[in-house]
Amino acid sequence: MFWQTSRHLIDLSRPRVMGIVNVTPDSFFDGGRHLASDAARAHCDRLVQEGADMLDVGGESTRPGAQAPSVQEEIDRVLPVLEHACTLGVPVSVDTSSPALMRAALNAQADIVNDVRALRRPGALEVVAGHPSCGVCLMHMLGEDPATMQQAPVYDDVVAEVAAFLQERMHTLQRAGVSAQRVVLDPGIGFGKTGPHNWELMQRQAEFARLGRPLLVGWSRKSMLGVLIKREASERLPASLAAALAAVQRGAHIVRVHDVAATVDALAVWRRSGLAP
Ligand code: 9MG
Repeated sequence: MFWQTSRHLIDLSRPRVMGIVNVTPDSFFDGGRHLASDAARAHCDRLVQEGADMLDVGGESTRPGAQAPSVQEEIDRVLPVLEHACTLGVPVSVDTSSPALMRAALNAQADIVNDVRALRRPGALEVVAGHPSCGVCLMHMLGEDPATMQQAPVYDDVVAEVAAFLQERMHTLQRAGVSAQRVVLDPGIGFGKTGPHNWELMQRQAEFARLGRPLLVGWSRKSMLGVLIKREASERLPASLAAALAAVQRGAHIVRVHDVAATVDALAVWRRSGLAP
């Protein structure tokens, strides 16, 4: 399976690692560390050296309770870093729901729009549909506001409802002229889900294969891992690696991670072990 993006046709016949570059003062794990543009650029360089297949650059923390930046603040944070990331030879995605930042990033050669709100903000769909070839990751979130998404989320069947949402968003994009080859789907681990919902999404992840598009998943350092093993975000590397391996074993094509070098190593052993399908 392939993912069509602006500058790269990404071969997903083996699992790919998307390295996270958070350019926010309040991110849940590396908050503040890469706020300065120079440090963020160096972080991009490091992730590529460690073997990242693609980079995801974002400036809005989606941690519940985090304060949303203004559109201009988000652009000012992200764009200089993204411009540098686009020189490194790997596909670059912009993690945003803001149509203005999507447009600026695509003009700066970004390859992919990664939107945790699945292009539901007014104008977002039009930006992607107006581009001839950028890739897009459509993620499921219950509601559209990270500040309230964790207030007693309820599903009858979380897998069926998340899949129906993703299918509807994909069809909406197709009606707007975006071909399926440009789309990757993401169940949105931790976005409006309880712990049991997230684990059910993992256990039944193979059911998303019927949607016919590659799956991207992000478990890295997230709180449901911390609840399980009773550890803070900084101590969740082994749990994150186990989650990434379990996800690819169940068919995930791309894992979105903080710890690129460790994930690349873990995937190399997984592939060599013969477990890979
Ligand atoms: C921005 N962001 C945070 N977590 C994410 C996840 O699980 N998937 C995607 N696509 N983006 C995410």
